[in-house]
Amino acid sequence: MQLDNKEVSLSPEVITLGEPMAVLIAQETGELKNVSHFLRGIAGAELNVAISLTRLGHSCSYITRLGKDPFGEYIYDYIRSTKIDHKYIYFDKEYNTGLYLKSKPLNGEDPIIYYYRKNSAASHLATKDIEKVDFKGSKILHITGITAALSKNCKDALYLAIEKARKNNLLISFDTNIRRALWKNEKEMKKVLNKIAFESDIVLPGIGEGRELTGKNTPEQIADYYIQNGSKAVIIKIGKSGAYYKTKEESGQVDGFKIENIVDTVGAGDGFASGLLSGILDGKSIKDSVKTGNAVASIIIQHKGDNAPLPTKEELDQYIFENYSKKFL
Ligand code: KDG
Repeated sequence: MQLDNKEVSLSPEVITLGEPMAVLIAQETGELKNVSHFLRGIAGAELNVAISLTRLGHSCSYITRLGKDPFGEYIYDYIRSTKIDHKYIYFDKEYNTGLYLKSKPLNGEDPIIYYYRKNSAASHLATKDIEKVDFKGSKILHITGITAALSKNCKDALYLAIEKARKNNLLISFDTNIRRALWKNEKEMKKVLNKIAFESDIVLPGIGEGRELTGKNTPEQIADYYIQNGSKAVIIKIGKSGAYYKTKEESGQVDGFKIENIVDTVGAGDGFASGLLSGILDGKSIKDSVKTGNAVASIIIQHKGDNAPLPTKEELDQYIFENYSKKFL
C-alpha cells in the first residue's frame, strides 16, 4: 500500500476522531445487574487505535470532546500521559463523558456491553471542531462507523474530516465497527456505512459486518463490492482464521496467531487497525501489514482491557518472531 503523502513534516502521521469512554469491567461473571466489583479502564475505538499507534512509535492526533467530570478528567490525564497529540481535545461544560459496562464472559465469548453515552460530550463533536484541525502533512485519517452513529453533528464532522483528508492527500482508513445499539434502523446504518466505505481507501469490516453491509458472502465477494465502488484495499477480519486482504493488484489470506486463552475480544479490531496502519506507515507490504495487524489483535484479546497492554515496536517484533515461527515448528 503506497502512501501518496511522503513529505517529511512535523504534522502527526495519523489523525483520528471519535468518542472516548470510561469502561467499568466486571470482575465477576454473571449478569451485569448482579456484579458488585468493577475495574475502571479507558475505551473508545479510535482512542484505542491512537494509543496503540503511539506505543508503536507513530505520531497521532486525536480529536474529541470530553465532559468536565471525573471520567473526562481521568481520560484526559491518561491521554496526556501518552504521546497522543491532544491539542484538539475540547472540554464541554454542559454534557458528560460517556461510560460503558462490560461483563466478564466465560470461555472466550464476547462480553455483554451496556452503554451510558446518549447525549455525551463527544456526541456533540461538530464541524467547527474539525475546521480547526490542520490536515496538511499528515498521512492517514483513521475513522470508524461508531462516530457516524453517535449524532447528526458527529456524522457531519466525520464527512468534513473525510473532505479535508482528501484535499490534503491523506489515506483514509475506515473500520466499519457496527454498533447496532447506536443506530436508529438497519437501513440507515447500511446506507451511511457504505457511503463512508466508498469514500475510503482502506475498508476494514469483520466478516459478519461485511456480509451484512454488502449482502455478499465470501471475503472475496465483499472485497470486490467495495473495490468496485472506489476503495483501494479491503481487509476482512475473520476471527481465529486471521484476515483476508484484497487490492486491485493482489489478494490473499494471512493466518491469525494461535491463542491458548482468549480473555476479552473487545478492542481486537482496533488492535488490528493499529498494527495494519503501523505496517503501512513503515512501508511494509500489505501482506506484512495485515500480519502486524493480526499480531496486535492477538495480544489485545489475551487481556481484559480494551487497549492494554499494548506493545512497543520492539516488543511487537519479538512477539511476531516468537509466535509466528512457533506455528511452523
Ligand atoms: O472497539 C472497542 C470499542 O468497542 C470499545 O473500546 C468501546 O468504542 C467503543 C464502542 O463504541 O463500542
